[in-house]
Amino acid sequence: AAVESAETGLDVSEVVKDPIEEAKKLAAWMAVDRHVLPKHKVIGIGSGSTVPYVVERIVQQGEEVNKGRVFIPTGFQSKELIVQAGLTLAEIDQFPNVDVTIDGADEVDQDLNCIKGGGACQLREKVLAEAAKTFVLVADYRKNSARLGTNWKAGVPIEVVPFAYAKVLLNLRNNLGSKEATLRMAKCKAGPVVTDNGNFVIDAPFDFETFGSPIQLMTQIKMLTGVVEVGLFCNMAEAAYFGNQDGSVSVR
Ligand code: ABF
Repeated sequence: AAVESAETGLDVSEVVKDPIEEAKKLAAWMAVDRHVLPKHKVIGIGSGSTVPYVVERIVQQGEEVNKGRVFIPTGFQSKELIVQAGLTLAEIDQFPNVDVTIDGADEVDQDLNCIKGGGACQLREKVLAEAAKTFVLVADYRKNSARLGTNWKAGVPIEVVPFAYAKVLLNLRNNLGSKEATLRMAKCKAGPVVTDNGNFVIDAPFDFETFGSPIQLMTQIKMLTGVVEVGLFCNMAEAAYFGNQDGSVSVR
């Protein structure tokens, strides 16, 4: 896909001074300006630290347009964001046809394949991405890669049912070559991270060059019994916006 560099047209002086936060905000605002249109009534809100700027920009579109919309979260954090912004919360089972979903990413390649799930929300994020007519990624420049696995070294987040985690870990290590695959533990180390769906997360680093393409790797992981979802999103995003340090946004 062609990479275009665009001036944002946004007033950078209004943006917070931390360069990474500034980059996230610029990407999020531009994506909202281009993809969240007045005709869009069902909007998916992703997770992570870039998404609050998405919500901020949507709120700036005004009460008039937002009172006719519903917002579907990908997890606890985005649910809180929606509620605190005074927007109308809804569930995907009420509105399975989503107009547009905007979400962050851990790493995005030149074909708009991405790794997601650093925040352990990959299952709900993928449901909302797939349900949306338009799925858009927003991130800062650190997430912009030619190839997956270049900058994001933590591995592919894989949601597994607790009963199967040890077997899946062995499968990943012995059959798929992810020797460093590990069960993600809570920061306090008292136990595993548990997702919004009551499952565990395995982080599995891969040498992407040994697989034909990210989608081939994703398919092999999904075939393992006990795997619920894989944090590899292939052929899903229509566009990705990366905020840069110089105040520009790269659009892919
Ligand atoms: C979610 O939040 C995840 O899929 C991804 O792990 C993370 C990106 O967060 P941030 O915007 O903080 O980089 O979108």
